[in-house]
Amino acid sequence: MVRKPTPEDKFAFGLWTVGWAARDQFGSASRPELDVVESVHRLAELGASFVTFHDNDVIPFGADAATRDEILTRFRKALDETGVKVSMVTTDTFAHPIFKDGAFTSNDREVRRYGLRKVLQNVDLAAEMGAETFVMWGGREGAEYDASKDLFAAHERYAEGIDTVAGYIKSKGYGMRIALEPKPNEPRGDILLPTVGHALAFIEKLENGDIVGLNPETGHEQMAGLNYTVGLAQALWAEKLFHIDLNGQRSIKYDQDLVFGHGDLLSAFFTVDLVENGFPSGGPKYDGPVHFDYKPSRTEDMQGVWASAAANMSMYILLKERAQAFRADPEVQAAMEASKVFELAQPTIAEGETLEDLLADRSAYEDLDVDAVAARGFHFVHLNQLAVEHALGGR
Ligand code: ASC
Ligand code: MN
Ligand code: MN
Ligand code: MN
Repeated sequence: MVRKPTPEDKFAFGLWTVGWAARDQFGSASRPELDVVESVHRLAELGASFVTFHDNDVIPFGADAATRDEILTRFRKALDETGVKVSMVTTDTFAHPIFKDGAFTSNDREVRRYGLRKVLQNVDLAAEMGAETFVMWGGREGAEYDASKDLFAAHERYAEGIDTVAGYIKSKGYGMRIALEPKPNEPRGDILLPTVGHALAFIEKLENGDIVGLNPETGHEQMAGLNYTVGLAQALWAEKLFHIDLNGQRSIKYDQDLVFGHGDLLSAFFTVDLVENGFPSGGPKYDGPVHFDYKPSRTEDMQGVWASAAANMSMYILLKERAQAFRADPEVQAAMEASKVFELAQPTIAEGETLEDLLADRSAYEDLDVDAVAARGFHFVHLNQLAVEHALGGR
């Protein structure tokens, strides 16, 4: 049996995950709508410490002020009763047809001004709820047809929108940070900021980029054929890993949002290894909530919904135990040493050494026995075998 989650695990769930009634492109809902109050209580019982939500997961689109207050009072009561906190808030700028061509990058300026107002209003709610992170997933910011979008202007408007929100957060003195969530496609044919790398480059151009970072989602990087752990690593290196969305995806296809570890299991092992153990040489580490953004499959009834929520946490706990055993194994440490994993942390040009010294060092070039160095093996396969054996509980 897997141990029960504790507050130290910092597990978090989007209310839209367990709350998905499984309406898809080909069929109607297969489950009843779920009350957010019930979700908070159930998630708390299962061991989650945090919930996250889109404005419209809690407050229906267009609700009047009285309805909004009444709903928020009920929601806050559930949080108080359970001790569950809100770690992140995000805005639904994709469901209503007004956003069919995007919110910040719609060709229609009226839509953009409306989208900005909706997001700014939600920033206030996020701050009120005590959220530390404000996620922005621009699912509709994109196109199906290249001729339909001035792609220069689209990036200008995207930057204008994000900078405006970041500037607003600063001017209000909210301690919140924005986390952009890349995705390559779906619902749009092509989405702007399709991968971690694209988003990192975009942030560099922002005026208020100091409080803008990333929220990479496992399946979204994998939909682009990329290695999620490598994406997390570059975001960490850039000190921009503000949040994570964990789930499962099996290869390049539609966004599956499976339970974490139910897609590429070995990749999930290395993701947990990085998040929990950090880089072999130290460096920046992720210390935010362990947030699951998955969808209970359409085949599941309500019992299956709660079982799948628990499965995410069980997978993470199991992989964490396996990853800790992996790093603690002296044989693994020796294999890493033999593979020169630790040598990569040594600067190529030594401290105190100058470029002139390198250019004058005949042993580095003229006198180097290139064939002898080329003949050395790295023994990476042995190291990987040890990792797989640990991942499978074989050691
Ligand atoms: C988000 C987020 C996603 C999408 C998706 C909506 O806020 O992180 O990946 O919205 O879950 O269904
Ligand atoms: Mn997804
Ligand atoms: Mn997500
Ligand atoms: Mn998602």
